[in-house]
Amino acid sequence: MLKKITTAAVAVMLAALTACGSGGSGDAGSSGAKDDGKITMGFAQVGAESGWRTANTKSIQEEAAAAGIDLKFSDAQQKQENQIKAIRSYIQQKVDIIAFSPVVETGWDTVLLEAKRANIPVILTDRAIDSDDTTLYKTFLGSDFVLEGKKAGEWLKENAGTAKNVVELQGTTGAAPAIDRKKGFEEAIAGTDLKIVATQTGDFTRSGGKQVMEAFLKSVPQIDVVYAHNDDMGLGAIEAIKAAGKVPGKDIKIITVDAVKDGMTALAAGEINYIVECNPLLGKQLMDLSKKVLAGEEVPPRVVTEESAFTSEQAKTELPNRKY
Ligand code: GYE
Repeated sequence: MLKKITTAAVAVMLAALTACGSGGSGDAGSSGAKDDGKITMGFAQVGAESGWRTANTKSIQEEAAAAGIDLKFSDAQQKQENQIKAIRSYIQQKVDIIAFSPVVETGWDTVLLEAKRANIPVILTDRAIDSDDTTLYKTFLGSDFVLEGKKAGEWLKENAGTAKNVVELQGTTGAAPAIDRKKGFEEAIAGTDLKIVATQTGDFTRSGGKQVMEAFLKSVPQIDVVYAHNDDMGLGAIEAIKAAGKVPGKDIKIITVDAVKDGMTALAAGEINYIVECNPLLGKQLMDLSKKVLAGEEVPPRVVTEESAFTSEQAKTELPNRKY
């Protein structure tokens, strides 16, 4: 008897599941759009940790509106658990597509498998994940962070003079840009007299960069160079260096990544010596890719953003043209 009920119950459950599946948003016509014809995107943002992030959020919101895409936006305050919750809620709401910038590289397989089972395509933007299962997302749109780190290291190699001791302000622990920018930089300075004598995370924030730099200035006897994984941490370090009675850009060389307005202003003023650009304006490309994915068109598995790098002189000419 018990067995019979169980079998029947399973059959009912299966039928319900199948019905759910065919009513899911992923199957709603070849355009992927819901009945009203409008695409709904769930976007799980990392947070609001930096000038780069603010520009990135603005670009996504503006370009979604311009593309007629209904955007559900969440800010995870740099916490993976919050991003996972947001993604689960987008799955529940049956959005047409999910895009997100993973705060760290690992730990995404379970939730992305849930999205896949619900037939909701996922696009990674800005940061990548570390997973063997490449079927969990359609494409990854973002920068080559190893190359950015390399550019920073190459410039230092050419312009080090007598400088030897580098302190590194790392981005968020476990985040793709922190891992890769470190890797690229280390590769570039390998075999030279330059050495990373201290390294710690400043979590990509200005206050984090300031705090870590204050501690370094107390504990590291000779600091010649600061390599900060983003402008904001570099700007925080500048405050700490000034407070310690030293001249940023002269007594201590500073190299950062991003090239947002505040960073470029400090570069033009000579307080930062070199900035490697990382473009936050990913909104337009993200919306175009989303439309293609939902129309069933092929998209490349990796879309890399074009970027440059600036010296102090170049910053002076470039600054008036900066959009972020
Ligand atoms: O460089 C930093 C931000 O993931 C590329 O995150 C992004 C990085 C960016 O907080 O400023």
